[in-house]
Amino acid sequence: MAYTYDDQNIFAKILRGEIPNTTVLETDHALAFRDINAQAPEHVLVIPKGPYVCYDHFALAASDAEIVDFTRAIGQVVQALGVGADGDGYRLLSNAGKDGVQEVPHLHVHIVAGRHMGRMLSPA
Ligand code: DGP
Repeated sequence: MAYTYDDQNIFAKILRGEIPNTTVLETDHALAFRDINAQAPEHVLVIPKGPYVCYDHFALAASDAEIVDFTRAIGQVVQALGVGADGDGYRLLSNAGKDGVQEVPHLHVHIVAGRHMGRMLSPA
């Protein structure tokens, strides 16, 4: 399975500094910023800096250093938002491809929090 990365996607432009963002955290291999179309009081996207289309691409092709850094960045964002551990919780999700309804073809995980999320999936 070949993954084709489009470097004109909006998150690639954010990483290049061509489009502004509200940064929550930046690490060596990851950037976390607020979603422009927040679905909850807290809605942060965490992306790797490398050119990965979706989660499986990243999981299969990224270096150990990138995977560790990205995973830790997610933990640090959850902690910074105050929703992990003894907090009220959050939802972590990553859409992929057509059926996953992925709009931006650069891996991102959504961290959404600050309200009750309801059931995980609603009918299509
Ligand atoms: P997804 O369906 O998982 O690919 O969601 C893409 C998300 O990206 C969506 O919640 C809106 C957000 N988004 C799209 N364009 C921008 C942008 O230019 N800036 C920011 N901060 N978020 C964006």
